[in-house]
Amino acid sequence: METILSRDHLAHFPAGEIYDGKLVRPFECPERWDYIVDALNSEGFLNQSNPNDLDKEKLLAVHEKKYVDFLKTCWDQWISSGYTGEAIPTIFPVRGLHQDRIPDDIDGKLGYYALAAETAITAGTWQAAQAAAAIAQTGQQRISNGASEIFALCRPPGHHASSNQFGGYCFLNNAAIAAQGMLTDGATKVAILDIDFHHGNGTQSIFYDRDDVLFVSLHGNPKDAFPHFLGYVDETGEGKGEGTNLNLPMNRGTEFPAWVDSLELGLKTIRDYRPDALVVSLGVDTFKDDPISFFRLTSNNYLTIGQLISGLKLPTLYVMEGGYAVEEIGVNTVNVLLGHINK
Ligand code: Q9C
Ligand code: ZN
Repeated sequence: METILSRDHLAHFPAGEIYDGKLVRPFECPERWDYIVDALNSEGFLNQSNPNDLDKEKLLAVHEKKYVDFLKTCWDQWISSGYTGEAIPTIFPVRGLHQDRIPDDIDGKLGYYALAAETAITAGTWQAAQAAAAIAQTGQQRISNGASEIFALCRPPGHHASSNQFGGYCFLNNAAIAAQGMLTDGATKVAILDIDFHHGNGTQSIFYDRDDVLFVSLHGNPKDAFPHFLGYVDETGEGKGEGTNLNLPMNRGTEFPAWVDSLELGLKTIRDYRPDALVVSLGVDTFKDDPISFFRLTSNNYLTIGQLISGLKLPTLYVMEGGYAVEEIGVNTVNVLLGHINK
């Protein structure tokens, strides 16, 4: 299996995340990438390539132009406003406030385009986000050209980013860009399986009213888990997209037998949909020792997950999402890929 990766992820390394009433070192940190590459190397996944340049037109098929322009210019506007720290949103267009007036001031703009307050924008954020999107897109091009499986080692992750919002460590929705690219490049139907611990709110919202993308997500019950305000079972799609969104939330302490029951249901739904290709939003924050999540999967379980996904016999693009037990992130991620190719 070929991996697409880039050192440009290093440009995004915020010093602070709001957590526990403090600015802490972000859970989503650059070493995550190193642990994954080390595990790829030690398991013989030596076919590693850099991405092609991002196709801007395909980016704009998923994200609003105004939002992309905001991401591009946010840091410069933050600095020219006289700030010296990292750009963190502090006010949001919540209930009772205008939803549709975009402020000029950077504090207003940040809040307008933010989903949450933990994610900082820094000098290199746009460069890294663009590189991650290019990685997913290059993986997609390989699949569209006939590859059967590709690993897109994206960092920063993407599944919380909607067409016009960042947050949850995400800026551009890498998996959505890949799925949309598959359609543009000839697929009729694509399925996205999101196995990150957190609900893929961004991906869901991007495809919610469409019937050419099936979105299936396994995640911590939003009553108790980020992103808190989306990811319930009664969200089944709307309009033409009715019936093409499946949320499988699970409660605190969920272990592999129950988790895999949800996976089997998700896989059956994907089979019945008969897609031309599959995008997997691969987060390993379902691991028992993940510091911000509450499922109990073990390292061996990830081998089984890869095996079960490969049973779909679909061209499959794995897109890296979350996973914050940093020392185990490499083994857990690469176990999915090993499971996939060993069948
Ligand atoms: N108490 C991804 O995995 N903070 N994003 C949660 C928990 C945000 C996770 C705080 C977590 C975002 C891609
Ligand atoms: Zn996650």
